[in-house]
Amino acid sequence: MNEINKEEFKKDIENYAKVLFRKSIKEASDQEKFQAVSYAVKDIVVDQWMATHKTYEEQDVKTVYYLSMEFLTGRALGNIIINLKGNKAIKEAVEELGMNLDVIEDQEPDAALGNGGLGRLAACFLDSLSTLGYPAYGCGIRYKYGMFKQVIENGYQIEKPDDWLKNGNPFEIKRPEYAVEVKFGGYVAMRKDEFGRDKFVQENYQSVLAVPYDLPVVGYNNNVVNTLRIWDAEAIDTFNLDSFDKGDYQKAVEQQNLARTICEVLYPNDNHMAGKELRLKQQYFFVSASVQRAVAKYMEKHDDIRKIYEKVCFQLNDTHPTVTVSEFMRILVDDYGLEWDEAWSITNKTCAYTNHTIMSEALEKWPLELFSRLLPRIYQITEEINRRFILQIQAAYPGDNSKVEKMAIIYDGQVKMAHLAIAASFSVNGVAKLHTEILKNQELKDFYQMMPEKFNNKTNGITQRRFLLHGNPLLADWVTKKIGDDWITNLAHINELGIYADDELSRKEFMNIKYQNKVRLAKYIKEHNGVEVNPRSIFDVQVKRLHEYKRQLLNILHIMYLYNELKKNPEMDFYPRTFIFGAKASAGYHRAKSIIKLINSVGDVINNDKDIHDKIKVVFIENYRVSNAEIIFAAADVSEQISTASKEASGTGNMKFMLNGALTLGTMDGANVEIVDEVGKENAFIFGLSSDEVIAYEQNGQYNPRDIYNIDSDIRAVMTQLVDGTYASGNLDEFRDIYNSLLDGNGGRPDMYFILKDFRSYADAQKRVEAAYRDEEGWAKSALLNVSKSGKFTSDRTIEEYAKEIWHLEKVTVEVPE
Ligand code: 26W
Repeated sequence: MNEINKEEFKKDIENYAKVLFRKSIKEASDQEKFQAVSYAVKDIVVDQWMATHKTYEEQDVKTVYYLSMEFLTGRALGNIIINLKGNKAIKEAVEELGMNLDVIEDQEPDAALGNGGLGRLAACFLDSLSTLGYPAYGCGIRYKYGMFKQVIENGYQIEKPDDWLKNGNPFEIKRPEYAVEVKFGGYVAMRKDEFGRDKFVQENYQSVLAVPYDLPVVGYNNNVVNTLRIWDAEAIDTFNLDSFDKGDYQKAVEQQNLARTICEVLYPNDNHMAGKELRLKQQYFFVSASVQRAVAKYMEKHDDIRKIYEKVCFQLNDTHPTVTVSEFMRILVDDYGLEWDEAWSITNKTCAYTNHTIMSEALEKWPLELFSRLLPRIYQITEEINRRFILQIQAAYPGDNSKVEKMAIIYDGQVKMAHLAIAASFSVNGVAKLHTEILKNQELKDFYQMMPEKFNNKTNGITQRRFLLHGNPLLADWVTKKIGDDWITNLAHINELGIYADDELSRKEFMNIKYQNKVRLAKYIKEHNGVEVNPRSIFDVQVKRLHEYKRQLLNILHIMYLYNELKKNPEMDFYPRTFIFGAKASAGYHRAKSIIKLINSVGDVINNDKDIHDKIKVVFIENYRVSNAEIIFAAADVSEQISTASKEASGTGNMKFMLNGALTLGTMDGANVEIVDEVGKENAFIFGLSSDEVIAYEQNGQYNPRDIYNIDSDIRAVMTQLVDGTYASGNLDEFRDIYNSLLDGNGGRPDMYFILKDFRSYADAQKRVEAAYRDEEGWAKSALLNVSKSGKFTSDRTIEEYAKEIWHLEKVTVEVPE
């Protein structure tokens, strides 16, 4: 990689301040400084970006198109600087110009084009693809407003729009030359093509122009820059209307409205299908644009569309982009005139699907009426796929109609997107071992029995470059001092840290770094929450989306219980604890919002109770997002991964905590199982029902939380406090719904997520945490071992597996001309 020339770089920054803002650096605001520095960094990136694409073209590489409604990339500048290995030169340049790089980085808004796990996974995957030198495009939507900003007012979550583009995005490049048209509505007619053959055409439709914006995805120290291509919608010029429609004022206005709404906002639902028409429009919009462009790009250099699967793979990030299947079929059949069977076989060799959840409310099913009205030609094609798939099912299971009922793509007036994705893909993967087993043996059992060869596991991973190198510079430097810097691109090497777990001095150094990171977080909390927390206390952290299955409620009920114990016995031996939460609730998810209110209310009471001498603090960090996550992971002692077993497909926060030396307090769920495999049960705190036990209770209906309520007076006390005003200042009904959900059900089964059932076992595990923490040496050893055993959980490992076993990509090396 070419060295960064500091003096040139400084000139570049000054020049950007001048041309962008007609200011000197001294006159520029912090935001303007950020822009100027970013443009200067982009200058370096663009050379590598161009060189990468030149190499791709020359070598005619196979490319994966990672299709995803979400890319939760967070801030770009700091990450790009790190991956350019430009940290030293750029930091010096910035400082010599009288600026501070941390302050500059803090000016950048997070690109929050995602909800949580699935979106952040996509971002980690892109980082790994570039770092490993695999040709890839991320394909998504350029939402004008990303994930809402969470403000806590009076303990309640308020959503504010995330206007992340208001100052412009210095890293994006608009590519109008690649714009394509995407059509909605109208009807399908049979017409003759120029050779007199029958051809299906969509008529009287509304269309928008999909315009791509490219963002660079910089690999670590290797000159490789892939592209995250996000699509924006613009109105089609009126003169582009069908000649038939020319001068149709009504239609022109409607099309403008369509263009304005499609990319307006990210749906903030995580694991919940809302069934909104606009969401299906978003899906088809970005899928159609991405697939059209991928096909056109392929055909620029090749003449046989039949071989496209040799150069292109579409990876579907959950079912959200599943219309890819029918859109690709449409292009092959309608535009390229292929026979159905041939088109289907090509589609089957090109598409692969990842499942990220078994929560039934997250499964995407579209009403036929909506689907066929919005996408008439896509609907016809989907119907034909379904017709043929049913024949295939019937051939495999003659006379067994239950198989058709369970597996059909179109059934009961709905299009089932997961069924379409499975039928059309050559690969179906889960995201952790346990999750894949549950898919094979429970949720997708019938599909697995019919097509076992498609199913495989790809355990998730995270990028150590953002979550250790960038997020925890103290620990990163220490690790490098101990074992060299190979871990940055080969996390398996972090294993070499293991020997230092037995070295007293190393343990001290390590715990001192944890302490400094806790001081950094304490300062953040003081600034943002006005709460004083003790960095010598145990930092016990649960940060993730708010969902009942993730059981933030179990955590807070346990805190209420601990508080009761302390009140009963103020002299009891109690190691000071700081409980830290961060979570956004979907705007319409009322119970989740009440749980946020409960956490804040409990915090208000406990934090202000002089009697307990600051032994417990409860902090809710507002607006949890990628940028503050980096600070939080670095400071955690205890990682709360307490989902009801079987419900969390993988989890990826669990891995970020482990990499930063926190111990897992968790259930045997998702990737926790594999974390425990790596560190050993003695270096984690495992509790609760197993996934088999949960599934058995769900099937036999033998669990009644009242039984526990009746016999356990501590639990009863805590439950009563939900409705007796202890935490609700005057409003006895504030938490009534939570109370009812646990004891009566309120819509679902009582205590659907087995909170009371797992309470005692969780409280015991928490006791073990406390005892373990008192043993300083032992804790330091376990924490260090966690770091040293985190090698498996890099997204580099995950991407190597996808690349070798699913995508069949070759690595590329890129030289940048001097
Ligand atoms: C249609 C609404 C909707 C929106 C988002 C349904 C489902 C989703 C996502 C699949 C939810 C999600 O983010 N799932 C998470 O994916 C992570 C990455 O694989 C896993 O680590 C988490 O366990 C899983 O909950």
